[in-house]
Amino acid sequence: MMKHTLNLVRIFICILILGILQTCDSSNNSSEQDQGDEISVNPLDDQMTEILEQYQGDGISVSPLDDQIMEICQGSFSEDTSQNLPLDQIQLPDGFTISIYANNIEDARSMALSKAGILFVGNRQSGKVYAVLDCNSDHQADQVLTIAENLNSPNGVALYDGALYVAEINRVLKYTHIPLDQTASPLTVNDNFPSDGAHGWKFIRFGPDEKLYVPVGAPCNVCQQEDERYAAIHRMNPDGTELEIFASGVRNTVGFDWHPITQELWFTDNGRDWLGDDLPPDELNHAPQSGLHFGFPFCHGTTTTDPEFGNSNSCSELTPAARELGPHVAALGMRFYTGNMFPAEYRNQILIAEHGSWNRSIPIGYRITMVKLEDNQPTVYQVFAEGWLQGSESWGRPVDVLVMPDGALLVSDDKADVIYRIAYQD
Ligand SMILES: [Ca+2]
Ligand SMILES: [Ca+2]
Repeated sequence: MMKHTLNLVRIFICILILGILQTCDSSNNSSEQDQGDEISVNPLDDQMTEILEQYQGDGISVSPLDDQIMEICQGSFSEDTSQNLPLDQIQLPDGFTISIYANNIEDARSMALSKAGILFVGNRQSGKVYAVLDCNSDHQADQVLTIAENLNSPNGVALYDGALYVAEINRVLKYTHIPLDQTASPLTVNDNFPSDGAHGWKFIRFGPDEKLYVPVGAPCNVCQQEDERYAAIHRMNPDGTELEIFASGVRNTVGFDWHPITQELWFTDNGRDWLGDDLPPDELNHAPQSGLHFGFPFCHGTTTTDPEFGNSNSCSELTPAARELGPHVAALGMRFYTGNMFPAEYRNQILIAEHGSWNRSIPIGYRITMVKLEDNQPTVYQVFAEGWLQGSESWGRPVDVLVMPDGALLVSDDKADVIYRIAYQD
């Protein structure tokens, strides 16, 4: 009797609230899904209203937003974070915990979060862009949608004025209406970028000047190119006009952020290979203004003159790294910690995802590090999270970091194909 009544209530609510959907499945299969929910289905209407208000509050235009989000979030709350990863091996400072935010995200790379909490994830090797939804705001993703595919290493994702920007190797695309179902066609914002695969995948972000920053890596391990588009950070207007070089001498940056107070650009750069296990260092750089040359290919780190391209003046005449990082650690994503969840000492400090070395006899990296600033100068460089590397084997590789509105830190991993959430509770 009880079960019968519940089913009647469920069917009634389904018809009432979800009638606009193409299907309204009250089959046994649906009931089985509901039994696995962590979501309270009572009152379902309130919950759906909250979900709609949440996503409609976004500047992102998804058409028709309400139908899509409602259908997607109503479909299931799988909470499937059962991926068998040894998270207990990850060492964090006292009070921090790590969990799976989203799994089964093949080759998870750069991340961008919309105002309403839709997490967009770029992809280097599988040609896809994902949208990750946490429908019930419990800090675990419920849906991972492939919103674009067959793109050319769409590593970079950025959001601006209600649109999603995606960087392929040779061009930047703009989705004015974000295609949660892969039906929309993007505009090409600018395709004046080289098509080299080597260091061609891009990290992109909008700066406080409302310009889109787009790096172009060196198409080699170490080389000098006449084409000045290479080994540089470019920027342009949101419509693709006024493309210009902001910084040069940058081998391959795959992560940058602007200081929350000074609004100045800081970026990581990956050092060259084949100078031995301990040279050169990877770099954290500081670009307080445009027009600076950061050394590549002449000088690496702060004082390492390139044996082939450098001369005795290379390191004194060019802008040195603000902080040398570990050699070959592959420093990728970086963000200033701007949240309120972590202890005060983390506020406005730099967290860096180190993807891990390949060009080193003893691997290093595969961790999250922190660089502290004092008076706008880097001081301490220390490990924040490690354990993805066990001996000489790694089971995960951090790619990008992102501070969530609640202050937790998301970390993407393109080896374990997941996104982690690092939280703090004192
Ligand atoms: Ca959830
Ligand atoms: Ca440099």
